[in-house]
Amino acid sequence: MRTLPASLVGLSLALLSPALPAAGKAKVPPAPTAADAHAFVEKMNAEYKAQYLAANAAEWVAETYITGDTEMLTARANEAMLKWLSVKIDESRRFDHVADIDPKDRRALDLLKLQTAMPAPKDPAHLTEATNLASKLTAAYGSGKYCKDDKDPASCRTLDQLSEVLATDRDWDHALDAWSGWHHVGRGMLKDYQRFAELLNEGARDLGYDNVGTMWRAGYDMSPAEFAKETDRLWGQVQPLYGQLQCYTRNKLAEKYGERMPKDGTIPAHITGNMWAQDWANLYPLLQPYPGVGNLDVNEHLDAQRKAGLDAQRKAFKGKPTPLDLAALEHDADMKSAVAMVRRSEDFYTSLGFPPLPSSFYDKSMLLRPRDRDALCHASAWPMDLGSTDMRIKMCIKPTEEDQYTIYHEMGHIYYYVAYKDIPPIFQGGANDGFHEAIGDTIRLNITPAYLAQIGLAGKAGSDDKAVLNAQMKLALEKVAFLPFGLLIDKWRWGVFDGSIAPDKYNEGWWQLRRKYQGLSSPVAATPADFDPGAKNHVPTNVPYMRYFLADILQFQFYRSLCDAAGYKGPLSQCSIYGNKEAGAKYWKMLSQGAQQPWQQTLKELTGKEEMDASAIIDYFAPLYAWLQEQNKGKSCGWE
Ligand code: X8Z
Ligand code: ZN
Repeated sequence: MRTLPASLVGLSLALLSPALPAAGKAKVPPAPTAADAHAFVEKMNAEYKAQYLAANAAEWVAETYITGDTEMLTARANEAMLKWLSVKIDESRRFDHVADIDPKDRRALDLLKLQTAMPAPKDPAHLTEATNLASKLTAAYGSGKYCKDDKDPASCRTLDQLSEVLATDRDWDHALDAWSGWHHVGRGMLKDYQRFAELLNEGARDLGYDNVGTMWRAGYDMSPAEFAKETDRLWGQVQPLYGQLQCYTRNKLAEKYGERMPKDGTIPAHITGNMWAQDWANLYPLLQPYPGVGNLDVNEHLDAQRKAGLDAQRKAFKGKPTPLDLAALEHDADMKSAVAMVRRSEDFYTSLGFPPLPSSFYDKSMLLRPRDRDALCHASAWPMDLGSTDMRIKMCIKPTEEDQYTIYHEMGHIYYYVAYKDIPPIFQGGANDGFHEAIGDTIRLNITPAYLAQIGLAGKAGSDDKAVLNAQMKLALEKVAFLPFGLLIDKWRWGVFDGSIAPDKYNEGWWQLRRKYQGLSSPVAATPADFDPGAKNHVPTNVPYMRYFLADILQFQFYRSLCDAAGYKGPLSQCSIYGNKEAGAKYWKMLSQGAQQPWQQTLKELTGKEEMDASAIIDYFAPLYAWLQEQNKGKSCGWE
C-alpha cells in the first residue's frame, strides 16, 4: 500500500476540482478550526484501531513463531503502520497553531507524535531498512542460544536454561560459562544496532527532535531536559540505600569466593543469580540476615505443586507410558502449573473487584516455551485489538518465584488494558509508561509472607523483627538491587543516540555505566566484537527502559496509598490489600483514566501528590537500611 502525504492528496484534489476558478488567483484554503481538529482526531482514532490490529497480529506471530517468513511479514506490517503514523503526524501539524482547540483534542494531537519508540525515517528506503533491522534484531535475540559445540545442536542451551544455571548453581565457573555463553548472542548485533540507531535518529530528526533519546524523554508532560533531571533526582534519593546493599552483598560474596573477587569493590556480573544482575533475589539464601527464620522458599512450594500434578497424571495413565507419552505428561504438568500460577494472580485482581478475564485470554496466551520452534520468551502483555477483550500474555512460565511475580507484573498490564479499553485509542496507554510498569508490581508488594502462607506458597510467616528483616532483605534484592540497573540502560541509550557514546565505544560505555551505577564489573575482558547490551531483551527489541526505574519508585507510592485507602494501620511492609474493594475501586479509577490527562494529575488523584517521590520506598526499607549500616560498619564500602 502506498500512502500519499496528505499535502499532495489535498493538492491533486484541488487541481481536479471543477469548482475552482479556471484562471486567476487560487483560493487560499480556509484556516483550520477547532472543529476540524476534532474531526481529525476522531478519524485518526478510528484508523488507529485498524492499523494497530494488523501490526500487532503480525508481531504476535513473529514473536511466538520465529522464522524468516514471520520476520519479513512483521517488518512489512510495522512499516505500513509507521508510514500511516508519519502521514498522520504531518497532517496534524496544520493544527499546531490553532487556538481554542478542545484540551482533549490538543492532548490527542500531542500524544500522536509520541506513539512509537521507533520514529520512522521519511526516506522510504530507510524506513524499510529500519523495520527490517527491528525485526531482525528481535528475532536474533528471541532465537539466541549458546552452543558449547557449534556442530552439535544437542549442546545448545536457551536463555531459560542458562538463567537457571545462574539462579541455582553458585559455582563460579559454571556461572561464568552460562553468563559468557549468553552474552555471545549480543556479538552478532553490533553492526545492525549501530545502523538501526542511525536510522532511528534520522526518523527522530524528521519529526523535529534532535535525536531519539530526546524524543523518548519528551513523553512525560515536562521537557526532555527536566525529565533527565528528574531521574537523577530520584536516583539521588535511593543511592545511599543501594550503596549499603551493594556493600553488604559484595562482602558476603567475597567471603564465599575469596581471591576470585575483584579488588576494586565491584561485584562481578555473573554471580548475582541473574543474567543481567538486575534482580539478586536468588542470592537470598546467602544473604538472609537470620538464616532459617520465616520460611520464604516459594520455589520449593511451586516445584512441589508441579510435581504433585505430574505424579497424579502418571498414576492416572493406563498402561506403560512410552518416552513420547512421558514427554506429553511432562508438558501437561507444565501447562497445568503455569495456568495455576496465572489463575493465582488473576485471583488477587478479582479480589479487589476487578472483572475475571475472558476465556480467550487463556486460550490465546502463550504460557510455555513452544517445544517445536523458536519464540521470544521475554514476558509481555498484549492488547491485540484496542477496544476488544482479546488480551494475551506471552511468557515461558517455569514454576519459580521469579516467574510467579512476573505474572503479577504482566497481569498489571492486562488489567490496565481492560480498564481503559473503552476510551479513545490514542489515550489507551499508561498515565506515563512508568505507571504501566508499576501496576502489577504494586500488586506484587501485597504478596507478603503472611499472604504467601495463606495461599499455600510458604510456611507460616513470622512477625518478629528477625522475620521482618529477612523478608525485607528478600524484597530489597528484587527492588533495591534493580534501581541502578533500571536507570542505566537508557543512560546508555541516550548516550548512543546523542552521539556521546560512539559506536566503537558501545560496549565500553555500557560497562562504564554498569560500574558507575551498579558497582558491577564484567567477569571477562571484552573484545572489540563484544556487544553486551545486545544480550538484554530491551536493546534489540527497542523498548525504552527508564519506565522500569520510574515504576520501581512509583509502585511503593501506589502501594502506600492503596494501603491507606484500605484503612491499613500497621507497618507498611506487612500490608496486603487482598480482598479490599475500596482500595480496588480507587486503583481501577486510576487505570481507567489511561493517558487522558497529564500523569501528575493522575498521580495526585491516587496519592495526593503530583511528584514521583522515593520517600515511600525509602520508608519501606528503613529497618533494613539501619541493619545494613550496622553490618557494614568497619567494612570497606564503595568501589573505584
Ligand atoms: O521486561 C519486563 C517485563 C515486561 S514489561 C517482564 N521487566 C523488566 C525486565 O525484565 O528487564 C519487568 C522488570 C524489568
Ligand atoms: Zn512490563
